[in-house]
Amino acid sequence: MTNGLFMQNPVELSHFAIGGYNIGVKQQRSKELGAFIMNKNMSIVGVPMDLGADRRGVDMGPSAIRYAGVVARLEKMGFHIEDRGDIFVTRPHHFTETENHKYLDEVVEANEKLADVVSDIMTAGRFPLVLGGDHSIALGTIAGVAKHVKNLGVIWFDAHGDLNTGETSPSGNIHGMPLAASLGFGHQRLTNIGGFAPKLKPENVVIIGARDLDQGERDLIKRIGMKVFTMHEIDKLGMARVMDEAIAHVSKNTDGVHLSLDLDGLDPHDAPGVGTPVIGGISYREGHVSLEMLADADILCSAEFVEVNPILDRENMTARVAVALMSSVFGDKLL
Ligand SMILES: [Mn+2]
Repeated sequence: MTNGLFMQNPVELSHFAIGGYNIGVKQQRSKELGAFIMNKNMSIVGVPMDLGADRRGVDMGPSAIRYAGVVARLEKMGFHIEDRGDIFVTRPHHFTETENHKYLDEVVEANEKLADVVSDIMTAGRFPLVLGGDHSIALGTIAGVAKHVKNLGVIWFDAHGDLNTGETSPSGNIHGMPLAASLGFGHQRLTNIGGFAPKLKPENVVIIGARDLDQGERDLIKRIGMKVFTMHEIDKLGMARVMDEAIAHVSKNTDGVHLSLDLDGLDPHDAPGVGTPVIGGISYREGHVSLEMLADADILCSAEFVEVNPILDRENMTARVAVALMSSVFGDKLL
């Protein structure tokens, strides 16, 4: 831990109530953490990356989200926004692959830069909001945040697990590996971004919305005992109950929670502009209620919204959905 902001005077929140449910779980969190988002100082950074997805288009995600009005929307909510522009991502002339990792050098290079920028934002006492770009950029975001938050929790909204390694990945696409690498599994150049590993403990992470898991990912989930709310649990329990449990889980032994939201977690009907759509996903309203509950819980220290692909979108709908979801997670209310 390099920042004394966290860990001071943890306050005990017993009988934490949200959304009409009483979880009754005793929770510990840093008193300063809530103040961190409450100071309303936020820095945006874009990562025009598509090399982790081996597909053209998702590198235009940060532009699409900016065109959808992210800065104006958050400023209207009272945030003081600093837009740090985009991280430079090398455009390779040729396809490269290293031990079943496509474009490993370029993905590592951009994520090292992103980790530095995110860490710098947190040093300045600001909230980092990262715009993707494919999901490989979570490697850099989490590396930057984890330098400042000793026990980092993560909520990973996704249709997929992103828990592959070079050994298990059917495609070699690094955007299917960032959660595994952040947990310390996979290629050393991915696990070691930011110069340390692992960034996360499995017990501090939840996946929400999964419906397309590879066999290697299922095996890893069982081996490390990670909490996953698939669409099965969301259908059976309802999103409000799932979020109650997810929030209790990730805030139990952590000092702050990172939200990594892949737009493909939503149903392609509501978010068609993603690289790897999977039918049967989280509805637009379920997305909003889950993020409104997350806002009420006041546990976030950082967030990223990834995999917006304008090429596959309809009239920038997916970027507009991303901005609407951001307004919910940062505290906008209907009434
Ligand atoms: Mn993903």
